[in-house]
Amino acid sequence: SSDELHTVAETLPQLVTRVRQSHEEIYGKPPEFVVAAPGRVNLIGEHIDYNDGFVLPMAIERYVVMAGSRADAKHVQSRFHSISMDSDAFLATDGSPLDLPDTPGWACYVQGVLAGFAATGHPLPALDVCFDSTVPLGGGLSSSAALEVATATLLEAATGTTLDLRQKALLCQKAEHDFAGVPCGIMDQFSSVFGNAGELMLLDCRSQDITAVPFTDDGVTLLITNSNVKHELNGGEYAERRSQCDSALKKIGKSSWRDVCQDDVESHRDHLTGPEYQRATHVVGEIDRTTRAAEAISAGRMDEVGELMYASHDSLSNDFEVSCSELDLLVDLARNVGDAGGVIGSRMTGGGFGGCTVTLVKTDTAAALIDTLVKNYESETGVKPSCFTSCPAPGAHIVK
Ligand code: GAF
Repeated sequence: SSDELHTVAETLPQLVTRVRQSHEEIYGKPPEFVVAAPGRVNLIGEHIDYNDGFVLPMAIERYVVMAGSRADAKHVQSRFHSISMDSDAFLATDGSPLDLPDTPGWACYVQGVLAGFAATGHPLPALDVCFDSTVPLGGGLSSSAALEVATATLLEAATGTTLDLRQKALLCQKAEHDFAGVPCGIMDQFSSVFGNAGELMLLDCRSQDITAVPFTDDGVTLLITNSNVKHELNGGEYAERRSQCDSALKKIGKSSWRDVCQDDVESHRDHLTGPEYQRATHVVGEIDRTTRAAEAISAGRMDEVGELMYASHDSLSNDFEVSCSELDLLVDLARNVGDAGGVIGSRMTGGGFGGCTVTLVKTDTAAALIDTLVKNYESETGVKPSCFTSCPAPGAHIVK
């Protein structure tokens, strides 16, 4: 049945209880503070957060939960323990580089946030921390931003500090740039910090202003389908896309993509490389599609939202070239079910090259759609996808 196909995760209270218990088992004392930070899904506006564009994400009901307490006074390092990966990172309280062997890959995100927090001038005590996550790892749902934002929230709790929310999101983005080497935009960290139940957020990535776009369950379900593939490319594709966008903008002679229209792209076509022309076409089109989608949702014009989602996917696949056959297949399967089967729209979400699609579907046909996606995707690829639905979730917070 589709109930079995639908991937069920622990609820936030269940995750909190388990992480609290682990803290007690590992450190022999209850945690003093527990925090949660969500992953995100982006409805539309892809690869334009670093191009002064608009994005329309929401935080999802999948979280990193961290439990911490002050370490014994003789300790000069903090210990972070990942429950599901059964690995530890011992980190200087100010995040200063530790060239220790066996430091797990996830430690760079924590370390980057420790360093950014220390730079704000708040001295940090050594901490005993453990954490776990229901955000699928490497699935394009911001598992790393959730880890960064959870760490920043834990440090706020541990020091009794409240950072300005923008400052907090930007500190986490900087951690990703400087410690993970990914020149990401602001969408993921802003989503995890600013999420609100019942709302998508239209984020203007130029001004960093947020406009709430109400999105409540009025017969429409947001379905996330994880292709469960992650193409191991050489890792430089994201940075390469960014620099192609930057060089295209320079050749077009504008300082912001917000001042560029498709006519400008066409009139500079001879000066652009093939990829620069394609990237520019995506950026200009996607900025327009995202503002139109936000308006259409607010006005309840869901058919238009669906058309914009398909157009976004096609542009990411053909012009921005960040999709892959598995994501294209999931979108095509949803598109084939179409209106008649209650599907409103579907597209890849996040950075691409694997990961997830986001689909809007009429609630009463969601189970049938899941069934179709799982069966056909598995028979064509040999891989089982995972499907789950989410309402917009609240952003990072201290758990009482
Ligand atoms: C990744 C990045 F981290 C975001 O900033 C954004 O660029 C996204 O890819 C693509 O829209 O998640």
